[in-house]
Amino acid sequence: MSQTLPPDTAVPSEGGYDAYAVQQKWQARWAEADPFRAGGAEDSRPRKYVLGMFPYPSGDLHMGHAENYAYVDVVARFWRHRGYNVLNPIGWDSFGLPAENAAIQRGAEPREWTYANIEQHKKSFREYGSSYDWSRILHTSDPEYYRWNQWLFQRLYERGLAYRKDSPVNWCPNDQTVLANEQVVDGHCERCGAEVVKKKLTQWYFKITDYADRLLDDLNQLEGFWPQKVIRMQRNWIGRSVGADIEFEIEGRDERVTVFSTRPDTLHGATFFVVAPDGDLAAELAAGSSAEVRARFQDYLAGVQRETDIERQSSDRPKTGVFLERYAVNPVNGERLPIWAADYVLADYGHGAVMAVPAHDQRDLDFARAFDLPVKVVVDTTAPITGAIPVIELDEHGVPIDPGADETSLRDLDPATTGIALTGEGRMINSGALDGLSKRNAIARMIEQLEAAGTGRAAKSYRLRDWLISRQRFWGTPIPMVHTEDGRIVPVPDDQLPLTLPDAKGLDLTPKGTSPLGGAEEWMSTVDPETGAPARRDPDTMDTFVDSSWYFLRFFAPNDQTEAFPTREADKWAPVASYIGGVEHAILHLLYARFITKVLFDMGLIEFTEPFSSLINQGMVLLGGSKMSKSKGNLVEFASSMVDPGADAVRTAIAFAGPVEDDINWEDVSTTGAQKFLARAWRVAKDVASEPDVIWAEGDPALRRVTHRLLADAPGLVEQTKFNVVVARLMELVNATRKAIDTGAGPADPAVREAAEATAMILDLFAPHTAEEMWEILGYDGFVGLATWRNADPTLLVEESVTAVVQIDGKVRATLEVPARIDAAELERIARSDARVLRSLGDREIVRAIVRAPKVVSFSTR
Ligand code: ANZ
Repeated sequence: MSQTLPPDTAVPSEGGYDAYAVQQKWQARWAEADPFRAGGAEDSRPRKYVLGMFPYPSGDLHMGHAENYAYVDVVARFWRHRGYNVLNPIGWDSFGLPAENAAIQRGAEPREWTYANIEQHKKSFREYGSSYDWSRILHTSDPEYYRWNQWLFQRLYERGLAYRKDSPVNWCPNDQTVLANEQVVDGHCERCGAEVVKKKLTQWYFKITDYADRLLDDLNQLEGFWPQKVIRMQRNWIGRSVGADIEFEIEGRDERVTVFSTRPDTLHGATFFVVAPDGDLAAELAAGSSAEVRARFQDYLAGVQRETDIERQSSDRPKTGVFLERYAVNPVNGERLPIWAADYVLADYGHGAVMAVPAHDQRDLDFARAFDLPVKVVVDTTAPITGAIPVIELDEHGVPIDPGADETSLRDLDPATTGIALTGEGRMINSGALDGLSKRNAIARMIEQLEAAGTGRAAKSYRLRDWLISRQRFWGTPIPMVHTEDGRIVPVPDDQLPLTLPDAKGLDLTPKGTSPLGGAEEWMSTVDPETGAPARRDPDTMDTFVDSSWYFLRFFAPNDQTEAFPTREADKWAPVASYIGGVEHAILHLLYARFITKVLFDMGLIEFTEPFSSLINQGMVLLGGSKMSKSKGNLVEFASSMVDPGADAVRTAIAFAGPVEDDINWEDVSTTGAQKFLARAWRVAKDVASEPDVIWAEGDPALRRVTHRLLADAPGLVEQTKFNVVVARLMELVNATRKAIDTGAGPADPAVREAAEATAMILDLFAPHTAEEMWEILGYDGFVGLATWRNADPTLLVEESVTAVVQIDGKVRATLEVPARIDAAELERIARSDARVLRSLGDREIVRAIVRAPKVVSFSTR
């Protein structure tokens, strides 16, 4: 797909401005001079690391990328203009399924297909005018990169953070691979949309749950710097619950069973016991029951295995379950609790079993009502609670109003009749020694009791699961482990890394449930690194989220073959000051990157615990109401847009379309408007009829004020990501300059030059080619992209003032110098406190004030 036009194609030029020619000219100059390389040790400027989430090379860039990378470039260029040494690198997240699937469809090798796409992306980024440090490129599918994934895996393994376990996993029957919980959206495969099923497999995991508390607590540091929504999503994903683990005897079973409960205070109200049908315990309990129960249970289980977790937890479906004819024993009162298997209890949360307290838990109540099980109230929610802050209302004399007795009685609220569980605060009843306590105190007391009796303890539970990282696909990082004949698992030593992928030629890549690498016989057979005895390689590859969990560190020295990243450079550059990308990465990628950062911190390799100091999420680009995507067939071609309307017009139109975080309707994006604006800006520069050495102070003050107000406001606006406002203000400045040239001070006035230069400097954020062209026309040699913005002259920021008159009973008594934009309330306040006004008022009282800001205040007195 070529983006260069045949020589005789007419390119639209707007108002004599040949945007495409200008674009090509500056791209050639940038390619030659490479001006956006980050400065090295000799560079004394302060540093900023600006990073866009790196792209996945499936096909060419599209308008979603155009938006993201336009904003990345605004931020990177901005900090250069503010005098910073900016690191703004680009790389490719080039392993992964889509590349492999596309390669299978086209009968090509994943490698060839991937690298051809990367070349196209590189070309497109150059055509877009992105200001990258091109000396630091990385591709995660290069052995030079993925060797360090393998190194990282070994370090996690040494620390007990990488392990293998056999457990039910999410399985995509279409892609024929396992998926992390994060990759299952509403029960469907995030990538292909197929319904995900559970399958029992032995897989590699990273123990992210060891870091759950830190991942949660450190979110506080990001408050105000990351979008609130993302912080909330991360908190929910980690999902910490605080409560107790409680042990129950099971009749006819030696070992006790533990349940997790957030409400140990309600233990006396437990009336039955529920286990997850798909857990090991349910199968074991059913096995010890009658043949009839076993059959009913097997039937039920078969149905449950087809359900998604979402369906299982939804509150609006009728509750289902099977009584296993077994009993648990309540540790506090010895009561026998019938054990049921029911799908609303999940196998992989808590311990996969619950004590059911129907009076105080809605799910348990729904179940109890469906199967006619007893409901026992143990919290009187009508009783006032000590410890809660009492709200005492006072009457007009300051005397407390007697709230009177609460008319509602507990009998009216009986959950068995109302169907509504009592989940609120109250006082314990029917609970022996706990009676009369509030919920909070009862929880603490119950935990003490359980601990003393050795039947329970305080516990936390998390929604977060360990990160399943093995994938049964070819195009990923081989797992650097060897399986010996006597069943040991031995790491491939560091000095034998990278363990490279075999040639895909001759391998059957079509998904069939086991890794295609298993078919590479020569590759699979190896030796035990410890004994030299014959051994087999691990045929799985790593989830590509491993690749992206630390790539931001690799940019410090992407070609270094001695270490993953240099700690010294990380100290200088990291963490990333501005990370920019889509909100679709709000959970998985960001959580994994935060986790690996903390592990590397614990290893003493970096000195920070959070990778991204601030995060900018851009909205989506929509066309016809839905997200622009190849699969929906509603793409606006990136390649042709670079020719017409051209890179600058696309970037400017996107930035102008609205706030960064809002979705953009492509129908509302006016690239024509942007083209016209850029042509106007360029023409202003052409019309300037003075030399660079003019004396600014001699310029027209009205135009200078517009220029300096923008110089003063632009930095704050960019930092608040109000890019659309900056474009609007640039338009205002260009219009004011045009007016000054045509009907005001004239083209030779120093203020006109000053305005045109400021325009070029700030326009560089959005339309760098046009800005460079203007800068050259204005007589400068260097790149405007490297020029430091001028400071605003404070004397030009003082607001224009007007004279207001103050009348008292029709006579002018005072005049006031006030800002032209003063509002009525402020003007009245100033008038009322003016010494001359007070003097002429004497002891007369003002009964009426009429204010016409900014010119007149008129008081009537009595
Ligand atoms: C008894 C109880 C009484 C509970 C009560 C709640 C209210 P969160 O807050 O989401 O962490 N539970 C425990 N393991 C479960 C599983 N594997 N599947 C489904 N539910 C499970 O929820 C914790 C509560 O969810 C636990 O506290 C338990 O019910 C239930 F008035 O125990 B509770």
